[in-house]
Amino acid sequence: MQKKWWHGKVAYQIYPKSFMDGNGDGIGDLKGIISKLDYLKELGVDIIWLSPVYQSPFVDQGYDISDYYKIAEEFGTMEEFDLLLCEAGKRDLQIVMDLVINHCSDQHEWFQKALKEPEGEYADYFYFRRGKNGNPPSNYRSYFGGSAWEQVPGTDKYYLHMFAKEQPDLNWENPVVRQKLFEMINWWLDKGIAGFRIDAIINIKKHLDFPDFEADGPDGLCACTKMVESVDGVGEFLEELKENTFSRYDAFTVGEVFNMKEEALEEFVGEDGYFSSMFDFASHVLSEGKNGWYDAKDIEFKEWKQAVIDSQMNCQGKAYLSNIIENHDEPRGASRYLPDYARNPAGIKMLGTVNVLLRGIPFIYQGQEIGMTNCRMRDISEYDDLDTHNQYERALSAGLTKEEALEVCYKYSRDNARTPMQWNDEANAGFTKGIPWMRVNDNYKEVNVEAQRRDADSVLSYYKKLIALRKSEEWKEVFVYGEFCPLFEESEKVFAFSRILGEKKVMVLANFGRDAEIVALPSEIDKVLLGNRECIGDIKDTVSLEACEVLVFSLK
Ligand code: TEU
Ligand code: CA
Repeated sequence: MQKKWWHGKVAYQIYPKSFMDGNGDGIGDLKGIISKLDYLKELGVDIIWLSPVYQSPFVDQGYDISDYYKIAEEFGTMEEFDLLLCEAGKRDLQIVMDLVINHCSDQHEWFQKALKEPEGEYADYFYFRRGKNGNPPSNYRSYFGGSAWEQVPGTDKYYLHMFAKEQPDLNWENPVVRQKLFEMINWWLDKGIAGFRIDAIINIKKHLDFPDFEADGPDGLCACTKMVESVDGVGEFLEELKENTFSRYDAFTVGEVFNMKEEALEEFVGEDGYFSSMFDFASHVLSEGKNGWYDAKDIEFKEWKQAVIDSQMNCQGKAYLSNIIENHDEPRGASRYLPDYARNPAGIKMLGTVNVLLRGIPFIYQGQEIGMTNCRMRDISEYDDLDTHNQYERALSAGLTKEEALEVCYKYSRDNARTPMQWNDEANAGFTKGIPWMRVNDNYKEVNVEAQRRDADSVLSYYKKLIALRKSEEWKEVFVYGEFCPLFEESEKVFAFSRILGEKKVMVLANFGRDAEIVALPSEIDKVLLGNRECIGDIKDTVSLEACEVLVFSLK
């Protein structure tokens, strides 16, 4: 494959509201981010993805944008954004913005104008459709529960919202809408950002007949993804998007793509794909419940390992996926992918190693590098996220008790990843001098940046070594371009693979089992590059790995 500037990069996701508060109002902001750029540089990352910082009423925490050209007041000003770009640039860090263009906020000027004149020009920026016999135009369930259609006040029409009712879907069939979005994208690229993470993008193509589908839940509705999967033609929009924007700037783009037709991988992210990369959600979807979080299932090691291996093999030589353990929509990986006996610093380092050394682009989510975990809330009222409230209600309707429903949220809530970043052991974990907008995880006294910085054996110190190894002169080519080869695929305990490029061969060996394991090596060991145990025993043609031990070494 042709080499691209972003192939060897390591990315870091910031959820601005919870990263660092620079002015004491309890909300993270741009000033706070600027104050932590040195920290990120020290960690070793290259690209920073900012979850949305645009003006927004924050119904869905900034994923509902009311002005694409403005910075949310809560986060600061455009001058501060420009300063962030400049300060990042000085440190050779690049900024990637979130691009939310499937929908905007109901407070956006376009939607407000559409409401005023439901037969006018702006109504055609959205999907306004007549209902059927006093019902919505179709039986779709929005991603956040309830009908995906909301009545346009004072009319017999409804507008489509695949997400919350405050997030009306933009009509991509309207060339004026596309043109305005392209202009906006280029305006940001002209500022010097390196690219975009592209939100919920598969949803932009609708089946314009909006047919009903068979109900798939107790609410009598069907998932709106059925409609998305039933229609072709998203590629034409994506090609036009790329041609008019990203490709003119050699931008790095990473798509948030669910429900893609499997055979479309190369079309989406191949050599000449619509995007540079897209997230690998193969592990994430393993726990998806049929009716929601309440019937989601725990992830077992064997199936998780297989899912990772399958997607690595599937994109080998074709595409570079972006590998994540967690993001702002997910519970913490340390509380999800590790068996209970491995939920400790050694286990967290092991999980990180396996993920960061895969083929693709590693994305680290804020707090992952210190091993932040899910956060227990005392009551449903402590959760902010709208989807958590929706899922809680669903669980109750299915007959779970309040305690059980709360436990479901503890496992799956998006707020698990949205609690404030834990900087030190002072009040509010050093995140704010005011009252934090969301509760800080109780474990901040033990789990925080400051303590881990001083401890050479901490998760944070380990992550630094891990990233440094991936980017080292000697090994970077292997980790970026080397072939991925799974090893001991049948093992119920060991996750092992090698990365091979020409003469160079590196092996990653991790013991997810409860007990020590003895593993026979395929060839003689050259040198140990990294490990999470102090003293590594004698390695010849076999290695003895303790529970939660990971070892990275080169082979002769
Ligand atoms: O998520 C899109 C998405 O597909 C959701 O269904 C996701 O699975 C959701 O988190 C379920 O709880 C993106 C953003 O990442 C998310 O934060 C936004 O809420 C959503 O789009 C709407 O913009
Ligand atoms: Ca603030």
